[in-house]
Amino acid sequence: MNATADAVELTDLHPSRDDLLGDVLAGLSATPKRLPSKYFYDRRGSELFEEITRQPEYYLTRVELALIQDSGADIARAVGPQAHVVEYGSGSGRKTRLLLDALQDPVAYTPVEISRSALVGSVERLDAEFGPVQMLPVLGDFTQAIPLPEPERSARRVLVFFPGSTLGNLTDAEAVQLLKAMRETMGPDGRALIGIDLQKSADLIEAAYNDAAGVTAAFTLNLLTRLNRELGADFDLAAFRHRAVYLPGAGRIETYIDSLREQTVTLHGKRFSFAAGEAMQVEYSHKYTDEGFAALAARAGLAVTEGWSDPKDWFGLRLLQP
Ligand code: AVJ
Repeated sequence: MNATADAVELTDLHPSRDDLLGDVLAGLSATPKRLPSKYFYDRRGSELFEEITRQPEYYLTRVELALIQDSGADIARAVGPQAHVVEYGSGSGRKTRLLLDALQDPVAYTPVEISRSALVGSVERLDAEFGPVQMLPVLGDFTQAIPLPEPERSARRVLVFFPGSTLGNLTDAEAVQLLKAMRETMGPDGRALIGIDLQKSADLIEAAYNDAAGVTAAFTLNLLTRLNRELGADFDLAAFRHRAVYLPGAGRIETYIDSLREQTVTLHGKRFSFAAGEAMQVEYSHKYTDEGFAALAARAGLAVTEGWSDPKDWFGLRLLQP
């Protein structure tokens, strides 16, 4: 299915309202209740995420941007010329710009993004800036296998770019599945450049996911606003609260939406009861060790061949190949 967004052809694999409804009904019926974090990213959610990246406590984006900038020449050497860059969850395109700038003669760019507004906006800006790079966007959920659009100029290799430690939102089993799909997408001579948040003190991590300005709380609760609007649910926004806790043993921060009182929510003609204090799990964000990440990649048949980290070892970029 193709729709035209200005001059750029867009492959539309956007999840339907039925996917959202099915996933939400299943999650609310589970014990404990949970909602998938990929549904955070509607228009408002993507805006709020961009605002999170500008909060002083949210070190991830700042550190990774500096890392891409500082390691650009090394990355370009390791990747080689004329790559087709495929980015999972492109967001605003700030990191992409740095990568495309660093690479030698990239042939094409395929962002795979679940938010239509974020996808169209970033592609329009990048298209204007990187004339020779063909824009081949895909609107969709990158956890599914992606049919790769064929560039007009043939590429020497596919580079999958997956920054932001977004891999960390998946369970280990899901991450291995995604890395396997990535290996298929990139082919035997492909490479993947993956951003991973590294394990560090719980205080630093918890501050990043509980910012003082309350932007992360607004981001989390926007999911309920979305369900009210798109599925006709009746969540009372004042009766739920955001909470994020780091579990050092599991190496992940978990975000919950807590019910502040006993209450009932109606969605699609079904009633869901919440106890006072009941926690609904909405996001995992894994923090890795080098050994843990290499082991995860190995389960998907991928080897870590090079890596770059900031001087404090807060965040890492890792280059993978089959
Ligand atoms: C978009 C996956 C990079 O897990 O850090 C930020 C999302 N959630 N604050 C992350 C998020 C709460 C973010 N990623």
